[in-house]
Amino acid sequence: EKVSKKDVDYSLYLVTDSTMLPEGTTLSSQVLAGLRNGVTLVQLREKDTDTKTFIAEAMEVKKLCDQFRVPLIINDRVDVALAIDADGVHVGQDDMPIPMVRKLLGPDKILGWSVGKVSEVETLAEWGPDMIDYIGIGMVFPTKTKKNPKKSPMGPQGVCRILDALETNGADWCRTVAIGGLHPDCIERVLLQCGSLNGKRSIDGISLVSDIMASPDAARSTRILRELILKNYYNYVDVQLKKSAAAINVKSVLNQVTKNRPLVQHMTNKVHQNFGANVTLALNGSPIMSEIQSEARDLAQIPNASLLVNTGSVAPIETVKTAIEAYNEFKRPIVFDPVGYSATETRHVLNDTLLTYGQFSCIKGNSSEILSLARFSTSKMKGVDAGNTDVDSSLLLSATQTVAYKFKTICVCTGELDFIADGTFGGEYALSKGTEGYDAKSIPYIVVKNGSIPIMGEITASGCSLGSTIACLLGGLDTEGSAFDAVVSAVLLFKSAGKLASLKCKGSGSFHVELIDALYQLVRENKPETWTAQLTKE
Ligand code: 3NM
Ligand code: MG
Repeated sequence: EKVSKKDVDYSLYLVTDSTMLPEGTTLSSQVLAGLRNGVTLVQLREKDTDTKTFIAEAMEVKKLCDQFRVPLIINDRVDVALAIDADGVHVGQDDMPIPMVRKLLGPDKILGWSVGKVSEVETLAEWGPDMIDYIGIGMVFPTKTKKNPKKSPMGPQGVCRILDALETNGADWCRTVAIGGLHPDCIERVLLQCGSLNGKRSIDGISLVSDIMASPDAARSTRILRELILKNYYNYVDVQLKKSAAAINVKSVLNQVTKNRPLVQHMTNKVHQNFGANVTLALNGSPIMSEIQSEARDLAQIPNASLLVNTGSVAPIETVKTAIEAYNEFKRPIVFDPVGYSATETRHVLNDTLLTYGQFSCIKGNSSEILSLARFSTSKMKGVDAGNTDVDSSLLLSATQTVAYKFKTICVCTGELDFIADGTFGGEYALSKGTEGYDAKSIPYIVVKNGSIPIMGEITASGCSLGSTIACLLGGLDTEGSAFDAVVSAVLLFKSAGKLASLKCKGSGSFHVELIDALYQLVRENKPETWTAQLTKE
């Protein structure tokens, strides 16, 4: 007997394509390998096949699916779906209008729709629960499978916008899968990141073509995908992620850094390079300002390496991408500093693109940058320096938590008060269920109070060097060390050193020098209880 459409398991949804079959395999053999190893739903999608052959294939694939009680969906061809009594149809934006498809199919068949825009979700919500059963959200990443895509990659954050639209439009019946360029190297972070802001839903599954259809060992490929989906945990750094802001041990963080002497790779702007290198040395770290694509993987494999990506000026984008992927692969920390995030459209797009390339341990920005990343503010920044000093602190806290939550990262928003929120959820994810009770507003945070240090704004690269400090302390952790402790410690240390230097300097020139001296001294004394910057729960 048939699976009721309410009970469909969307978790691993295979879409076929006979044009990419490796030698020695057939459409049926690949589908069968998928079914045997954990595919939960199949769509027959054959763009260049005549009707007669398509029907023959559909009947054959249906036989296989029936053996596993896995529903079969037909792409585009409502007539074929009805003719062979398939379980449903999937259509795109340029295919037969949805109300017509539903009318032909009747109420019990599964109807899926390709969705990439919020306006499409609004339409779907207006139709109500009897029309669409699920949507394929995409494309997430670039794909070679779709020959002439009319859309561009939306990244996990684009998927989140669609999930948010489903929530705000009350379309709670609609199930979701993500599609486009999904492979084992990115699936965990897609599963971790793709959830609605209210914490109520995450995607119901992963949909893909080439990772199984083009695989010379489709059985093994499917098993790998299945394991990642069931794992529910993405340890993207080999240090500890935690879900609470309790008991920050600064002393221990600094001891680990001094022992481990982290290699801090900087991909940063020209203005920051020399100062960032000297700051890193003062912290007992070892700076390398490499922007060479071919050595990024080698550097990422060095014990205690970490990467700072500062987008004030950017190395060739492929170089940065390679580095981000390598540090994720070898589970080393990455700090992302979106300099001037919304100062210009170019920077906005560039930063958004870089943010789709990996999972970041920490995103650090000034208030304008964090407000923009949280999509709280549309006002353009003046230049790339910190602005918005008059912004209400509850708004800044909320933006910090929102960015942390969206990117499942530790977010630092700098200013007179520094806000630090931990949205890592310990690396845990679950299909469908969202973050179970937690929304952006309820994730743990800490506020650092040190009073303003106006002279910080009179030298170049002070904010960028906080990025160096965070990357150095994260990189210096033992595997038992806590990422959140490292980030908070970096902010406390850097702000305290700034205060100390500001009291000793004669002007902005000597402030530069005094700041490095102060960092050098505070690290070697390691007495955080005497520092000016302290935690406060505002
Ligand atoms: N639909 P692969 S992307 C069939 O964005 C399809 O709606 C997409 O193939 C959409 O897993 C896509 O090989 C192709 O990248 C996905
Ligand atoms: Mg179509």
